[in-house]
Amino acid sequence: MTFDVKSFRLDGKVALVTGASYGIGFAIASALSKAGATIVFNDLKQEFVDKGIAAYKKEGIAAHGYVFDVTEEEAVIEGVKKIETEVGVIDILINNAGIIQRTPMLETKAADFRKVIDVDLNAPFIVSKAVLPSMIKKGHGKIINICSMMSELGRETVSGYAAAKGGLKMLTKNICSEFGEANIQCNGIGPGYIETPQTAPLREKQADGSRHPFDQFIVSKTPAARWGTTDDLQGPAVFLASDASNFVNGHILYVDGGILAYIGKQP
Ligand code: NAP
Ligand code: GCO
Repeated sequence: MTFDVKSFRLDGKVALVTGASYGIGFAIASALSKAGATIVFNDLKQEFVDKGIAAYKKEGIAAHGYVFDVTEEEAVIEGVKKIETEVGVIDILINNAGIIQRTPMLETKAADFRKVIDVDLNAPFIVSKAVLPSMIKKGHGKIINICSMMSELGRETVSGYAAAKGGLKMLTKNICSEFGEANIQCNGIGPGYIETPQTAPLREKQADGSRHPFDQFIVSKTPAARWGTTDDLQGPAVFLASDASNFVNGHILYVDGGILAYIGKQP
């Protein structure tokens, strides 16, 4: 069969991107829309969903917004049922919703550790479980888990986040293993350090106007010598959501400017 560039298109597909009122989820959803997908997203509050719908509209995207907490299994099941009735069966799931807490481990409360695990690891399990039955019935599906550098590396103050994202890498491989035969591909995207609200504290200008030490550190650790932007994630997401990647399964695609390959610039 000769290669057809249309294999990168998503026409006729319904994509659910969790936590996508802004940030990485919004950028990925916008790209999937430009490739032809119908966009569905959720957030915790109607106010954020409304803001998200307006932001998508500004991009010329008629997105469908739903309010549910990805950690609440009953709410997720209800939300997916509503989406399937009102929009259509979900062909593409992007498990994007996530939180982080940056505190030294000895100062991290067990409840806070559990909260990060709940949103960043338990929720992708819950949402995947809710969408898989219809994907199996339909005979195809794509699940993309938004992993992290912390799926491979640790760093001080992010014990819950690293544990969750490491687990999310293995959940990705497990969904691949269990559902590959149903023509469902489950892969991960591991963004490097991306300019979003989540990393804003790491890029804050210092009182003397100098760059945040962590900002300088990350730029020295990145061969591309810059922070990533959400645009950098759009092409990889369309690829993994499309038929062009039907034989790519259980893979974590790192979109990190080369951080994982690089020892870091000599000070
Ligand atoms: P962000 O700006 O903090 O956005 C996170 C989104 O998730 C928000 O819309 C948030 O909604 C939503 N969310 C959080 N908890 C939720 C819940 N329980 N139910 C539903 N929605 C929920 O984060 P981001 O930087 O765009 O990151 C998105 C994903 O990429 C996360 O999984 C993050 O771990 C991962 N990631 C980020 C980077 C980076 O450098 N930024 C790098 C690697 C991986 P609210 O606004 O209502 O809280
Ligand atoms: C941090 C950052 C990172 C990024 C991302 C890197 O505090 O180290 O927030 O964790 O969010 O996960 O891939």
